[in-house]
Formats: sequence, C-alpha cells, structure tokens
Amino acid sequence: MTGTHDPLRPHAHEPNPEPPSVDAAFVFTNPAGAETIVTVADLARLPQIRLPNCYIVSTGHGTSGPFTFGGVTLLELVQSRLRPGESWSQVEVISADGFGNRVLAAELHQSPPSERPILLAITRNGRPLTRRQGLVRLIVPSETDDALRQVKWVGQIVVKR
Ligand SMILES: Nc1nc2c(c(=O)[nH]1)N[C@H]1C(S)=C(S)[C@@H](COP(=O)(O)O)O[C@H]1N2
Ligand SMILES: [Mo]
Repeated sequence: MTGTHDPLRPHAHEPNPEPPSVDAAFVFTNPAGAETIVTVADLARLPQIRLPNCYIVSTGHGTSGPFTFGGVTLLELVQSRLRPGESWSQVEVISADGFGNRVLAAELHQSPPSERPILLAITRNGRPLTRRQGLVRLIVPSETDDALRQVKWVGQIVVKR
C-alpha cells in the first residue's frame, strides 16, 4: 500500500481477515466537522431491520452466505445524528483498516424506499455479529460483484455537505 492510497477507492485485494482493534465503537463526523462516538449499543437503540438472503461475493475466495444481517439503516443513523433539515450529499464509510466506501445521499433517499436498504449490521443470522465477522459492518445489498462495498469494522462515518 502506498502513501497515496485512497481508502474510498480500494483496489480489489485479499480481504483482511483480522479485526484492526477490539472495540467496535466508531467516530461519526457531521457536515460541520463535529465528531461524536457511535457504539453498538447506540445502534441497537435505533429502529432495527433484517435483511435476509445477503451474500458476500468475492472473486478471490468465493461467495459466502446466504446471511440474514440485522441492524440499522445507514440513513437512520445519519438522520438520528443531524439536525432536522440539515443538508448533506454523501457519506464516507471508512474502516479502521483503511478500507472505505462512498455512499451518495441519492442512494439512501430512494423513492419508493428500497426494500433492501444499505445497512449498518450488528447481527448475523439472529446472533450478535462478532468483531471478527466485521462488527460494525456496512451491508450494501445491491453490490453483488466483489464485496468492495461490504465494509467490515466501520471506524469512521463522515457526512459531507
Ligand atoms: N475493513 C475491511 N472490509 C472489507 C475488506 C477489507 O480488507 N477490510 N475486504 C473486502 C473484500 S474485497 C471482501 S471479498 C470482503 C470479504 O468479506 P468476508 O471476510 O466476510 O468474507 O470484505 C470486504 N470488506
Ligand atoms: Mo473482494
């Protein structure tokens, strides 16, 4: 990895099997740049949804699943941490091991709302997701190609104007 590596433009690579740290709490940065901490308990207090029939597809090491992931939608978390009406255009979801994904507001604000929305997963098959399994993990159901959007170990969520 070079010094110019952009975590939001990861190259297909061997997925990292090892969690970068023990604690699953992460940093939330609002459009004004203010940071707050999000814990798994915080996520568990927001409305939960379940997404059955999710697959993690990798050209390198095959497909795993189907899994039922449970948790809170990315939109729900963003809205819970912003002032009503505060405008934003995109969200960067970056893992603690420098792997990231950009999600556009338009992807989250689908009309009618997506039946398979982008999720911050805290459970898998009805059990707490373990740190090794990726807690907290971004699940993007529309991505079924190379798993580059299925970010394990979310370390920072940055909402941009
Ligand atoms: N934080 C983080 N998330 C990641 C990766 C990674 O290296 N680090 N690799 C991605 C890739 S390329 C794949 S194929 C899947 C692998 O997920 P799995 O370990 O659940 O099979 O995780 C994705 N999410
Ligand atoms: Mo992958």
